[in-house]
Amino acid sequence: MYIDHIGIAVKDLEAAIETYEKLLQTPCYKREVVESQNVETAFLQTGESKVELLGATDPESVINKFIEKKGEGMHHVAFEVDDIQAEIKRLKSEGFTLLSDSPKPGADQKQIVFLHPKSSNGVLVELCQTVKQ
Ligand code: CMX
Repeated sequence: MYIDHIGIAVKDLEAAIETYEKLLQTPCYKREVVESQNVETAFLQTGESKVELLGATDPESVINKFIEKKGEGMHHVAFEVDDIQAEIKRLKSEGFTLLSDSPKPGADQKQIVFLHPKSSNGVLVELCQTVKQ
């Protein structure tokens, strides 16, 4: 398991891309709308990890709700795993609260599942597994 990316909730995706391109001195290499999550994502590579900027595409998006409550900022940490089904089973048996029993399609060719932040010391944790093409 290793950190694949961190997700940052932003109000204005275009402005945030400019900011992070300046900060990391690297261009955004991919943008993708994830319909099922009501988000638009923008990725920047930094070393072996990525920064995922997250903008809401719908007023009901969890990103809007998060920003209304906490303001812009760190939204989640994503750990890449080899076998997401096995990790779901393992973490459930360890007492973690999974937000779904099965992985769903996420951005960047991944299957994803979340742990409730109350399970992991106030941090929303995403598990992701890259889907082999
Ligand atoms: N990080 C840390 N804490 C968070 C949080 C986050 N991202 N989002 C919500 N919380 C906190 C809330 O502040 C609340 O805390 P308190 O009880 O202390 O007030 C608690 O978690 C529960 O909040 P809630 O109001 O009951 O639930 P929400 O409706 O805010 O939903 C969550 C929270 C995590 C269940 C929801 O955001 C979710 O289902 N997330 C998974 C999907 C997702 O985040 N998708 C976007 C990213 C997609 C992608 O990367 O492709």
